[in-house]
Amino acid sequence: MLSRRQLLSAGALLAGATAWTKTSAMGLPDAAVMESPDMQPPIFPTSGPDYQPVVTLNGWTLPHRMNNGVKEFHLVAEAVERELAPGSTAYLWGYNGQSPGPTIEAVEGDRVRIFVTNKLPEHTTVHWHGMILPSGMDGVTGLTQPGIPPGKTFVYEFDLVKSGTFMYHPHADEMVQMAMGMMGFFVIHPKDPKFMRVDRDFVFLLNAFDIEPGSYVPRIMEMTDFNLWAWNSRIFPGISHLPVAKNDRVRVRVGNLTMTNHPIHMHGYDFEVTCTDGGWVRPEARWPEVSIDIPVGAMRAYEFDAKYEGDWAIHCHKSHHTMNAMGHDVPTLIGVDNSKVTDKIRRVQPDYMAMGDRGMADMGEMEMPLPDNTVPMMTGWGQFGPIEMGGMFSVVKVREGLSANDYADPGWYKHPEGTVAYEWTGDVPAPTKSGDAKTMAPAAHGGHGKQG
Ligand SMILES: [Cu+2]
Repeated sequence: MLSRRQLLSAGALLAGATAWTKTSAMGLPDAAVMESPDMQPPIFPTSGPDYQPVVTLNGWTLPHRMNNGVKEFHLVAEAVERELAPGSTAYLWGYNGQSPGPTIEAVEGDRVRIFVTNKLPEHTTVHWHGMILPSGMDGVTGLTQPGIPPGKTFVYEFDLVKSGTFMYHPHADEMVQMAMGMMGFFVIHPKDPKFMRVDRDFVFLLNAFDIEPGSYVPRIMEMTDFNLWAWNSRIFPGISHLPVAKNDRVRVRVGNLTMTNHPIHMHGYDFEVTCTDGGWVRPEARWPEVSIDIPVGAMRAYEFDAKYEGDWAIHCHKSHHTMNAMGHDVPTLIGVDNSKVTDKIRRVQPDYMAMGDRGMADMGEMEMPLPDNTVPMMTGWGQFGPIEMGGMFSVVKVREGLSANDYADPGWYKHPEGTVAYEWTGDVPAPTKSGDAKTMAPAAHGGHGKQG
Protein backbone atom coordinates (compact mmCIF):
# COMPACT_ATOMS: atom_id res chain seq x y z
CA MET A 1 0.00 0.00 0.00
CA LEU A 2 2.76 2.44 0.96
CA SER A 3 5.49 2.41 -1.62
CA ARG A 4 8.57 4.51 -0.93
CA ARG A 5 10.93 5.74 -3.56
CA GLN A 6 13.84 8.08 -3.73
CA LEU A 7 13.40 11.18 -5.79
CA LEU A 8 14.76 14.59 -6.50
CA SER A 9 12.99 17.30 -4.64
CA ALA A 10 12.87 20.91 -5.82
CA GLY A 11 16.14 20.36 -7.65
CA ALA A 12 18.00 19.42 -4.47
CA LEU A 13 19.12 15.89 -3.78
CA LEU A 14 18.42 15.39 -0.10
CA ALA A 15 21.36 13.06 0.55
CA GLY A 16 19.33 10.07 -0.62
CA ALA A 17 17.41 10.20 2.61
CA THR A 18 13.98 11.35 1.54
CA ALA A 19 11.37 8.77 0.71
CA TRP A 20 7.75 9.42 0.04
CA THR A 21 4.49 7.97 1.17
CA LYS A 22 2.57 7.84 -2.10
CA THR A 23 -0.81 9.34 -1.49
CA SER A 24 -1.21 11.30 -4.72
CA ALA A 25 -3.44 8.56 -6.10
CA MET A 26 -5.93 9.65 -3.44
CA GLY A 27 -5.62 13.31 -4.48
CA LEU A 28 -3.40 14.22 -1.55
CA PRO A 29 0.11 15.59 -1.99
CA ASP A 30 2.70 12.86 -1.42
CA ALA A 31 4.06 12.90 2.12
CA ALA A 32 7.85 13.13 2.14
CA VAL A 33 9.54 10.98 4.79
CA MET A 34 13.01 11.72 6.15
CA GLU A 35 15.08 8.72 7.18
CA SER A 36 18.25 10.54 8.25
CA PRO A 37 18.89 12.65 11.37
CA ASP A 38 21.56 14.64 9.49
CA MET A 39 21.20 18.32 8.62
CA GLN A 40 19.82 18.49 5.07
CA PRO A 41 20.70 21.14 2.48
CA PRO A 42 18.33 24.08 2.08
CA ILE A 43 15.60 23.97 -0.56
CA PHE A 44 15.71 27.04 -2.80
CA PRO A 45 12.49 28.49 -4.21
CA THR A 46 11.74 27.54 -7.82
CA SER A 47 8.83 29.95 -8.25
CA GLY A 48 7.47 33.07 -6.60
CA PRO A 49 9.59 35.64 -4.72
CA ASP A 50 13.23 34.78 -4.10
CA TYR A 51 14.40 34.05 -0.56
CA GLN A 52 17.36 32.59 1.30
CA PRO A 53 16.02 29.30 2.64
CA VAL A 54 16.65 28.25 6.23
CA VAL A 55 18.74 25.30 7.34
CA THR A 56 17.33 23.19 10.17
CA LEU A 57 19.92 21.68 12.53
CA ASN A 58 19.65 17.90 12.17
CA GLY A 59 16.50 18.53 10.18
CA TRP A 60 14.99 19.28 6.81
CA THR A 61 12.40 21.33 4.95
CA LEU A 62 9.11 19.79 3.85
CA PRO A 63 8.72 19.83 0.04
CA HIS A 64 5.42 21.13 -1.32
CA ARG A 65 3.44 21.03 -4.55
CA MET A 66 1.55 23.87 -6.25
CA ASN A 67 -2.14 23.34 -6.89
CA ASN A 68 -3.88 26.21 -8.71
CA GLY A 69 -1.76 28.78 -6.93
CA VAL A 70 -2.03 27.15 -3.49
CA LYS A 71 1.06 25.68 -1.79
CA GLU A 72 0.13 22.21 -0.59
CA PHE A 73 1.99 20.36 2.15
CA HIS A 74 1.35 16.97 3.74
CA LEU A 75 2.26 16.36 7.38
CA VAL A 76 1.92 12.87 8.82
CA ALA A 77 1.76 12.61 12.63
CA GLU A 78 3.31 9.26 13.53
CA ALA A 79 5.56 7.25 15.83
CA VAL A 80 9.22 7.66 14.89
CA GLU A 81 12.62 6.37 15.93
CA ARG A 82 14.88 9.37 16.44
CA GLU A 83 18.61 9.02 16.87
CA LEU A 84 19.46 11.50 19.67
CA ALA A 85 23.20 11.00 19.12
CA PRO A 86 25.19 8.10 17.75
CA GLY A 87 24.61 5.26 20.23
CA SER A 88 21.30 6.56 21.55
CA THR A 89 17.89 6.29 19.93
CA ALA A 90 14.52 7.35 21.34
CA TYR A 91 11.07 6.08 20.46
CA LEU A 92 9.19 9.35 19.94
CA TRP A 93 6.19 10.77 18.16
CA GLY A 94 6.82 13.24 15.36
CA TYR A 95 6.01 14.04 11.77
CA ASN A 96 7.09 12.47 8.47
CA GLY A 97 9.67 10.13 9.94
CA GLN A 98 11.44 12.42 12.43
CA SER A 99 11.08 14.47 15.58
CA PRO A 100 10.85 17.42 15.32
CA GLY A 101 8.77 17.52 12.18
CA PRO A 102 10.12 19.08 8.99
CA THR A 103 10.41 22.86 8.75
CA ILE A 104 7.66 24.37 6.61
CA GLU A 105 8.81 27.33 4.50
CA ALA A 106 6.59 29.64 2.48
CA VAL A 107 6.32 33.32 1.57
CA GLU A 108 4.24 36.17 2.91
CA GLY A 109 1.15 36.41 0.69
CA ASP A 110 1.06 32.68 -0.09
CA ARG A 111 -2.07 30.65 0.44
CA VAL A 112 -1.20 27.30 1.99
CA ARG A 113 -3.20 24.07 2.26
CA ILE A 114 -1.74 21.67 4.79
CA PHE A 115 -3.03 18.10 4.92
CA VAL A 116 -2.47 16.47 8.30
CA THR A 117 -2.78 12.69 8.46
CA ASN A 118 -2.94 11.15 11.92
CA LYS A 119 -1.16 7.80 12.29
CA LEU A 120 -0.92 8.08 16.08
CA PRO A 121 -2.96 5.81 18.38
CA GLU A 122 -4.91 8.83 19.68
CA HIS A 123 -6.37 12.01 18.21
CA THR A 124 -4.22 15.05 17.49
CA THR A 125 -4.41 18.53 15.95
CA VAL A 126 -1.87 21.05 14.69
CA HIS A 127 -1.72 24.51 16.21
CA TRP A 128 0.14 27.14 14.18
CA HIS A 129 1.90 29.03 16.97
CA GLY A 130 2.12 32.80 16.42
CA MET A 131 0.39 32.89 13.06
CA ILE A 132 -2.42 35.23 12.08
CA LEU A 133 -5.21 33.04 10.65
CA PRO A 134 -8.94 32.31 10.86
CA SER A 135 -9.94 31.09 14.31
CA GLY A 136 -11.17 27.77 12.94
CA MET A 137 -7.70 27.00 11.55
CA ASP A 138 -5.98 27.52 14.92
CA GLY A 139 -5.91 23.81 15.77
CA VAL A 140 -7.19 23.73 19.35
CA THR A 141 -9.02 20.47 20.09
CA GLY A 142 -12.57 21.00 21.23
CA LEU A 143 -12.30 24.79 20.97
CA THR A 144 -11.82 25.30 17.23
CA GLN A 145 -12.13 21.77 15.80
CA PRO A 146 -12.65 18.17 16.86
CA GLY A 147 -9.42 16.20 17.27
CA ILE A 148 -8.21 14.44 14.13
CA PRO A 149 -9.06 10.79 14.86
CA PRO A 150 -6.45 8.08 14.24
CA GLY A 151 -6.39 7.17 10.56
CA LYS A 152 -8.03 10.41 9.37
CA THR A 153 -6.71 13.39 7.43
CA PHE A 154 -7.76 16.99 8.13
CA VAL A 155 -7.04 20.06 6.00
CA TYR A 156 -5.81 23.43 7.24
CA GLU A 157 -5.98 26.23 4.69
CA PHE A 158 -5.19 29.91 5.16
CA ASP A 159 -3.33 32.93 3.78
CA LEU A 160 0.09 33.84 5.16
CA VAL A 161 -0.47 37.48 6.01
CA LYS A 162 2.84 38.23 7.70
CA SER A 163 6.46 37.10 7.50
CA GLY A 164 8.39 35.80 10.48
CA THR A 165 9.23 32.71 12.49
CA PHE A 166 6.48 30.48 13.83
CA MET A 167 6.13 27.01 15.27
CA TYR A 168 3.65 24.18 14.98
CA HIS A 169 2.69 21.62 17.61
CA PRO A 170 -0.38 19.65 18.73
CA HIS A 171 -3.07 21.27 20.84
CA ALA A 172 -4.45 17.85 21.79
CA ASP A 173 -3.24 15.80 24.77
CA GLU A 174 -0.51 18.41 24.69
CA MET A 175 1.48 17.28 27.70
CA VAL A 176 1.93 13.81 26.21
CA GLN A 177 2.31 14.73 22.58
CA MET A 178 4.88 17.48 23.13
CA ALA A 179 6.78 15.35 25.68
CA MET A 180 6.95 12.74 22.91
CA GLY A 181 8.62 15.21 20.53
CA MET A 182 5.81 16.58 18.34
CA MET A 183 6.79 20.05 17.12
CA GLY A 184 8.24 21.88 14.15
CA PHE A 185 9.15 25.26 12.67
CA PHE A 186 7.10 27.32 10.23
CA VAL A 187 9.16 30.05 8.53
CA ILE A 188 7.41 32.67 6.42
CA HIS A 189 9.84 34.61 4.27
CA PRO A 190 9.18 38.28 3.48
CA LYS A 191 7.60 39.05 0.11
CA ASP A 192 10.35 41.62 -0.49
CA PRO A 193 13.49 39.50 -1.12
CA LYS A 194 15.72 42.28 0.22
CA PHE A 195 13.91 42.74 3.54
CA MET A 196 15.86 41.19 6.45
CA ARG A 197 17.96 39.19 3.98
CA VAL A 198 20.81 37.16 5.43
CA ASP A 199 23.40 34.81 3.95
CA ARG A 200 22.81 31.93 6.38
CA ASP A 201 19.71 31.26 8.40
CA PHE A 202 19.75 28.46 10.98
CA VAL A 203 16.70 27.21 12.90
CA PHE A 204 16.35 24.85 15.81
CA LEU A 205 13.87 24.00 18.55
CA LEU A 206 14.76 23.44 22.18
CA ASN A 207 13.19 20.27 23.55
CA ALA A 208 13.72 18.04 26.57
CA PHE A 209 13.13 14.40 27.41
CA ASP A 210 13.27 12.23 30.49
CA ILE A 211 14.53 8.87 29.26
CA GLU A 212 15.93 6.43 31.81
CA PRO A 213 19.43 5.26 30.83
CA GLY A 214 19.01 2.00 28.95
CA SER A 215 15.43 2.70 27.85
CA TYR A 216 13.85 4.28 24.77
CA VAL A 217 10.56 5.99 25.60
CA PRO A 218 10.36 9.38 27.38
CA ARG A 219 8.62 9.49 30.76
CA ILE A 220 5.71 11.68 29.74
CA MET A 221 4.65 12.53 33.31
CA GLU A 222 7.94 14.32 34.09
CA MET A 223 7.40 18.00 34.87
CA THR A 224 10.81 19.38 35.88
CA ASP A 225 13.60 16.82 36.18
CA PHE A 226 14.40 16.09 32.54
CA ASN A 227 17.70 14.32 31.87
CA LEU A 228 18.14 14.97 28.14
CA TRP A 229 18.28 18.56 26.90
CA ALA A 230 18.03 18.60 23.17
CA TRP A 231 18.13 20.83 20.10
CA ASN A 232 15.79 19.40 17.50
CA SER A 233 15.68 16.12 19.43
CA ARG A 234 19.48 15.78 19.28
CA ILE A 235 22.03 15.94 22.10
CA PHE A 236 25.75 16.81 21.95
CA PRO A 237 27.84 15.37 20.36
CA GLY A 238 24.99 14.57 17.94
CA ILE A 239 24.05 18.19 17.14
CA SER A 240 25.06 19.64 13.75
CA HIS A 241 27.77 22.27 13.74
CA LEU A 242 26.87 25.66 12.26
CA PRO A 243 29.32 26.31 9.39
CA VAL A 244 29.52 29.98 8.43
CA ALA A 245 31.62 31.82 5.82
CA LYS A 246 33.59 34.77 7.16
CA ASN A 247 31.64 38.04 6.74
CA ASP A 248 28.31 36.29 6.17
CA ARG A 249 25.28 37.93 7.71
CA VAL A 250 23.93 35.12 9.90
CA ARG A 251 20.58 34.59 11.58
CA VAL A 252 19.91 31.95 14.24
CA ARG A 253 16.26 31.28 15.12
CA VAL A 254 15.64 29.38 18.36
CA GLY A 255 12.21 28.22 19.55
CA ASN A 256 11.58 26.89 23.05
CA LEU A 257 8.94 24.17 23.56
CA THR A 258 10.38 22.79 26.81
CA MET A 259 9.13 23.37 30.37
CA THR A 260 11.82 25.89 31.34
CA ASN A 261 13.72 28.87 29.92
CA HIS A 262 17.10 28.47 28.21
CA PRO A 263 19.70 31.26 28.08
CA ILE A 264 21.38 30.52 24.75
CA HIS A 265 24.94 31.83 24.80
CA MET A 266 27.22 32.15 21.77
CA HIS A 267 30.93 32.83 22.15
CA GLY A 268 33.05 35.27 20.16
CA TYR A 269 30.36 37.77 19.18
CA ASP A 270 27.79 40.20 20.37
CA PHE A 271 24.52 40.21 18.49
CA GLU A 272 21.00 41.62 18.42
CA VAL A 273 17.57 40.06 18.67
CA THR A 274 15.90 40.81 15.34
CA CYS A 275 12.75 38.68 15.48
CA THR A 276 10.42 37.04 17.98
CA ASP A 277 7.45 34.81 17.26
CA GLY A 278 5.49 38.06 17.42
CA GLY A 279 7.34 39.57 14.46
CA TRP A 280 10.44 41.50 13.39
CA VAL A 281 12.09 43.84 15.90
CA ARG A 282 12.47 47.37 14.57
CA PRO A 283 16.17 48.42 14.33
CA GLU A 284 15.74 51.19 16.92
CA ALA A 285 14.27 48.68 19.41
CA ARG A 286 17.14 46.16 19.32
CA TRP A 287 19.79 45.86 22.00
CA PRO A 288 23.11 44.00 22.21
CA GLU A 289 23.42 40.62 23.90
CA VAL A 290 25.80 37.70 24.19
CA SER A 291 23.21 35.39 25.79
CA ILE A 292 19.55 35.39 24.88
CA ASP A 293 17.04 33.92 27.26
CA ILE A 294 14.47 32.00 25.26
CA PRO A 295 11.27 31.97 27.32
CA VAL A 296 9.00 28.93 27.36
CA GLY A 297 6.68 28.87 24.38
CA ALA A 298 8.62 31.59 22.55
CA MET A 299 11.05 32.12 19.69
CA ARG A 300 14.00 34.50 19.51
CA ALA A 301 16.07 35.12 16.38
CA TYR A 302 19.40 36.91 16.56
CA GLU A 303 21.76 38.15 13.88
CA PHE A 304 25.45 38.90 13.57
CA ASP A 305 28.09 39.64 10.94
CA ALA A 306 30.57 36.77 11.00
CA LYS A 307 33.68 38.90 11.29
CA TYR A 308 35.73 36.68 13.58
CA GLU A 309 37.04 33.33 12.41
CA GLY A 310 37.19 30.45 14.84
CA ASP A 311 35.39 27.61 16.55
CA TRP A 312 32.86 29.38 18.73
CA ALA A 313 30.85 27.42 21.29
CA ILE A 314 27.08 27.90 21.31
CA HIS A 315 25.18 26.41 24.22
CA CYS A 316 22.53 26.78 26.87
CA HIS A 317 24.07 28.58 29.84
CA LYS A 318 22.26 26.43 32.41
CA SER A 319 25.19 24.13 33.12
CA HIS A 320 23.01 21.08 33.77
CA HIS A 321 21.60 21.52 30.28
CA THR A 322 24.99 20.77 28.73
CA MET A 323 25.05 17.33 30.32
CA ASN A 324 23.51 14.08 29.14
CA ALA A 325 21.57 11.62 31.30
CA MET A 326 22.81 11.79 34.86
CA GLY A 327 21.62 10.96 38.37
CA HIS A 328 20.70 14.19 40.14
CA ASP A 329 20.77 12.49 43.55
CA VAL A 330 24.50 11.71 43.45
CA PRO A 331 26.19 13.12 46.58
CA THR A 332 28.88 15.79 46.23
CA LEU A 333 32.25 14.14 46.94
CA ILE A 334 34.68 16.99 46.26
CA GLY A 335 37.46 16.75 48.85
CA VAL A 336 36.31 13.33 50.14
CA ASP A 337 38.91 10.54 50.41
CA ASN A 338 37.17 7.60 48.70
CA SER A 339 40.11 5.21 48.68
CA LYS A 340 39.16 3.00 51.64
CA VAL A 341 35.53 2.51 50.64
CA THR A 342 36.60 1.98 47.00
CA ASP A 343 38.83 -0.93 48.05
CA LYS A 344 35.94 -2.53 49.91
CA ILE A 345 33.47 -2.12 47.02
CA ARG A 346 35.97 -3.56 44.53
CA ARG A 347 36.02 -6.81 46.46
CA VAL A 348 32.47 -7.43 45.28
CA GLN A 349 32.39 -5.24 42.13
CA PRO A 350 35.86 -5.22 40.52
CA ASP A 351 34.90 -2.62 37.85
CA TYR A 352 33.86 -0.03 40.46
CA MET A 353 35.36 3.44 40.01
CA ALA A 354 35.07 6.18 42.59
CA MET A 355 33.91 9.42 41.01
CA GLY A 356 33.74 13.03 41.93
CA ASP A 357 36.37 13.47 44.64
CA ARG A 358 38.30 15.86 42.35
CA GLY A 359 35.26 17.22 40.52
CA MET A 360 33.58 15.51 37.58
CA ALA A 361 35.97 16.36 34.70
CA ASP A 362 37.29 12.78 34.65
CA MET A 363 33.93 11.82 33.19
CA GLY A 364 34.90 13.59 29.94
CA GLU A 365 37.52 11.08 28.90
CA MET A 366 36.73 7.91 30.79
CA GLU A 367 35.39 4.78 29.20
CA MET A 368 32.96 3.47 31.78
CA PRO A 369 30.50 0.70 31.01
CA LEU A 370 27.10 2.35 30.39
CA PRO A 371 23.63 0.93 29.98
CA ASP A 372 22.63 0.14 26.39
CA ASN A 373 21.31 3.04 24.29
CA THR A 374 22.99 5.62 26.53
CA VAL A 375 25.69 8.18 25.74
CA PRO A 376 28.04 9.50 28.45
CA MET A 377 26.98 12.39 30.68
CA MET A 378 29.82 14.60 29.40
CA THR A 379 31.56 13.68 26.21
CA GLY A 380 32.71 14.78 22.74
CA TRP A 381 36.25 15.44 21.55
CA GLY A 382 37.82 18.57 20.09
CA GLN A 383 41.30 19.08 18.68
CA PHE A 384 42.71 19.70 22.18
CA GLY A 385 40.97 16.88 24.07
CA PRO A 386 37.62 16.01 25.62
CA ILE A 387 35.06 18.83 25.40
CA GLU A 388 33.19 17.55 28.50
CA MET A 389 29.76 18.59 27.31
CA GLY A 390 26.44 17.02 26.46
CA GLY A 391 22.90 18.17 25.80
CA MET A 392 22.45 21.67 24.39
CA PHE A 393 25.90 22.38 22.91
CA SER A 394 27.28 22.92 19.43
CA VAL A 395 29.95 24.88 17.57
CA VAL A 396 29.65 27.84 15.19
CA LYS A 397 32.52 27.39 12.73
CA VAL A 398 33.42 30.68 11.04
CA ARG A 399 35.86 30.15 8.17
CA GLU A 400 37.39 32.21 5.40
CA GLY A 401 36.48 30.98 1.95
CA LEU A 402 33.50 28.69 2.55
CA SER A 403 31.37 28.86 -0.55
CA ALA A 404 27.81 30.12 -0.30
CA ASN A 405 25.42 27.46 0.89
CA ASP A 406 28.21 25.02 1.74
CA TYR A 407 27.12 23.47 5.03
CA ALA A 408 29.70 20.66 5.15
CA ASP A 409 31.78 20.44 8.34
CA PRO A 410 35.01 22.41 7.67
CA GLY A 411 36.87 20.57 10.47
CA TRP A 412 38.54 22.20 13.48
CA TYR A 413 39.83 25.76 13.29
CA LYS A 414 43.52 26.19 12.42
CA HIS A 415 44.49 28.84 14.94
CA PRO A 416 47.08 31.37 13.70
CA GLU A 417 50.39 30.86 15.47
CA GLY A 418 50.61 32.57 18.83
CA THR A 419 46.84 32.88 19.34
CA VAL A 420 46.16 29.83 21.51
CA ALA A 421 46.31 29.86 25.32
CA TYR A 422 49.49 28.08 26.40
CA GLU A 423 51.31 26.82 29.43
CA TRP A 424 53.70 29.29 30.99
CA THR A 425 57.12 27.69 31.37
CA GLY A 426 59.02 30.64 32.75
CA ASP A 427 60.08 32.03 29.38
CA VAL A 428 59.51 35.68 28.54
CA PRO A 429 56.50 35.77 26.18
CA ALA A 430 57.48 36.67 22.61
CA PRO A 431 56.05 39.91 21.24
CA THR A 432 52.90 39.33 19.19
CA LYS A 433 51.92 41.05 15.95
CA SER A 434 49.20 43.14 17.55
CA GLY A 435 51.61 44.82 19.93
CA ASP A 436 54.55 44.28 22.23
CA ALA A 437 53.56 41.76 24.90
CA LYS A 438 55.41 43.72 27.58
CA THR A 439 53.80 47.06 26.85
CA MET A 440 50.32 45.44 26.70
CA ALA A 441 50.57 44.17 30.24
CA PRO A 442 48.36 46.43 32.38
CA ALA A 443 50.98 46.53 35.17
CA ALA A 444 53.49 48.20 32.85
CA HIS A 445 51.14 51.14 32.37
CA GLY A 446 49.55 51.40 35.74
CA GLY A 447 46.37 49.83 34.40
CA HIS A 448 45.78 52.24 31.51
CA GLY A 449 46.29 49.42 29.00
CA LYS A 450 47.74 51.70 26.30
CA GLN A 451 49.00 49.71 23.36
CA GLY A 452 52.39 50.39 21.80
CU1 LIG B 1 18.84 25.17 28.97
